[in-house]
Amino acid sequence: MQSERVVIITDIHGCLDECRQLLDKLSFDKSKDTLINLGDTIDRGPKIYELFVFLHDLKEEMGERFVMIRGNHEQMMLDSLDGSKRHKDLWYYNSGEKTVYSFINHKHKIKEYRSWYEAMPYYYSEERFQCVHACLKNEDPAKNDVETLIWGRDTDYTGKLVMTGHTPYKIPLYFHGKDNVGVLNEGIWGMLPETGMIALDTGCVYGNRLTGMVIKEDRFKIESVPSTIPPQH
Ligand SMILES: [Mn+2]
Repeated sequence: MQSERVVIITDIHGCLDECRQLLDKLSFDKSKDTLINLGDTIDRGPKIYELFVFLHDLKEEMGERFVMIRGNHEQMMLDSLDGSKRHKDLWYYNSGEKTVYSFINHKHKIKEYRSWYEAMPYYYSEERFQCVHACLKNEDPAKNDVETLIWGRDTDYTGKLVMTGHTPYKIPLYFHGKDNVGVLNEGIWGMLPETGMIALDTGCVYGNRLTGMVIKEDRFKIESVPSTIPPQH
């Protein structure tokens, strides 16, 4: 059975308190809604292990209705578990050590949950839209290389609507080709675009805001909550 409402969140990076607040503001109902997380749950933020437990429990309860998409941070972590120094250096350069110690401080090791992270797909598609961590060049997600899906920053996309995170903007934006960008207003229902790209990462872990959206039929609404982290310049 398809859920009536789809809730999309992204780039939480251990910001568990803001995640809970945002889900409340989006009236998220774990017994009915579909939830899509666009990746980058680990590294940088204050409650990485606690966020993992929260998401892991939700996944247990929601099953297929909770889609956990892979971000570049989950990918860096998984690559580094293979033991190569090059991969570990890259992950630690991107705050991986904070994740390692967040798990160790709770008497766990992230590698215990390797298969849980490995199960994360690179994208999600349905009739109305698709979701990916970073960006698409080809509108068929399967025709993009992994680098584009989890690291890309192109904004000149005009294909079937895609929701993305990864690149933080001050406010949520709608791109329809490079020179065509619009601000997405919060708290009001609008028509879901059929094409283009909705960018939802508003840099919560850098002290700005955590943003998400809810989709119901052919309409959508954006909401956000302030970060509890002091702004970084
Ligand atoms: Mn990212």
